[in-house]
Amino acid sequence: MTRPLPADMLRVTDEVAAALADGTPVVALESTIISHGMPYPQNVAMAVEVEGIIREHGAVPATIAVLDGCPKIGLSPDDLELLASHGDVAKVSVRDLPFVVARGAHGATTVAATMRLAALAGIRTFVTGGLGGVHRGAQQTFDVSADLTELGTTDVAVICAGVKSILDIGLTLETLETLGVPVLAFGSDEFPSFYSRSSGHAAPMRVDTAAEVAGVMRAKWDLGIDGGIVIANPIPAEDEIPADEIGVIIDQALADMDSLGIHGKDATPYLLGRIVEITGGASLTANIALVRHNARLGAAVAREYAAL
Ligand code: PSU
Ligand code: MN
Repeated sequence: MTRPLPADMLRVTDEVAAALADGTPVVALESTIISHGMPYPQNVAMAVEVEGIIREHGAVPATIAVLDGCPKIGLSPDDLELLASHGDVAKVSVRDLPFVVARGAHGATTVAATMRLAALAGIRTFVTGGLGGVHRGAQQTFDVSADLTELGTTDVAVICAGVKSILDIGLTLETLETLGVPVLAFGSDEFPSFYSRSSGHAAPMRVDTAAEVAGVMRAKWDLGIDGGIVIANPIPAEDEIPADEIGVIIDQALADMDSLGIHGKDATPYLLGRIVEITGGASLTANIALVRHNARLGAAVAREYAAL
């Protein structure tokens, strides 16, 4: 079912296209984290800063979004500002891509949609904050993020800080196992839970260097095992919010969400915003710190993979 991509379907910046052509490492970045994951103006400051960190560490950043219906690989500072501040930017997962493209609308891509567009452009390394997963209560709601199904099929390594306990971490790890997705914890025996270094769940696999991550990428795809890889990079100790502290806050945010009847694609953005409110901004500080940390690792992984 794969057909050649129409030449004008993706807009790749000259810088990213040149890097891809000559083997310079490229790191993809998502845009839902900008439009729906953090408040303005911290969101645009984070987006600009993270691109800078990736450059400082020897890779070319490619933030991905849909603007005026065109999937763009690599964005300008004006594009980032628009995504951060415009009132009408849809949250775009894979199922939303065709609709937003056909309508000529703006869309901020989730992990799933960013993976798909990155793979179309030939980018194999992607940095973000947190993955979507199996929501708590999914036994009733069936709310399982398309990030997981995308990880089961699309060849991109995703560097993240693990999975927040707004989700059911255990069921998320089980689902990733079913989908054949290697889950590597970086420098840890425990799978991290975004704000916290611990989660109570053992890491399925542990790696300690970027070169080891690149080796797993190479081995997986050489073996013809399609799909992504999760690299869970624990938040630095000095930035973490201990699991017991954030746990109560997450429970409060989930209760508030239920009483407002919020669900589906609005769940994650609501919960992130509510946690920022309840923590008086401390969760946002932690969130930004972990994205910076992931950007450094992601650039190193892209360099090691490009060197293979
Ligand atoms: N987790 C975060 N920040 C985010 C998201 C998740 O800590 O911004 C975003 C990502 O874009 C992720 C998406 O892909 O939420 C998952 O949404 P859903 O559960 O609706 O698939
Ligand atoms: Mn969902």
